Amino acid sequence: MAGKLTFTMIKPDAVENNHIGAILQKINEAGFRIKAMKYTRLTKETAGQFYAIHSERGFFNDLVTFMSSGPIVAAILEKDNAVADFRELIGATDPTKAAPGTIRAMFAKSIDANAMHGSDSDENAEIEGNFFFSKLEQF
Ligand code: IDP
Ligand code: MG
Repeated sequence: MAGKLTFTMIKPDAVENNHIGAILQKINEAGFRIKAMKYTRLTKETAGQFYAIHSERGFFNDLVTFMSSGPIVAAILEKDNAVADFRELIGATDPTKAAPGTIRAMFAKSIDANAMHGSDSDENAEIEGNFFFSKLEQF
């Protein structure tokens, strides 16, 4: 059964371009509630740990460098069918292929600096949420 929680990050490009407010508004308007939220920054080491699943991909070093290049907003979000509905809200990885009105279509500049992360499964949503937040920070 699909779960109620997903994990997201507003990536360094979207933070740098002052899109935090507009993106949070879209998230709320799409019916997600914020269960935990943090303005923080990854180091190369913690970005590498977070994206370890991609360590064999050719873009891994660029991804780690980009994700540690500036602050991010990490959050746990709640909604029925959260993972799939949030992936639909953010759109395709490559913003040139993202559907109109999706967050990546509106705010992303390229396939690497693509504004937003969204978990791809209930299992990864739990792992990724716990990477950033203790249980005491999840309301
Ligand atoms: P997703 O974020 O849509 O789930 P993934 O395939 O899980 O996409 O890739 C993780 C992140 O790695 C992407 O969001 C993007 O920032 C980066 N990435 C993915 N594919 C490429 C690529 O071909 N070139 C550069 N960066 C990429
Ligand atoms: Mg992914």
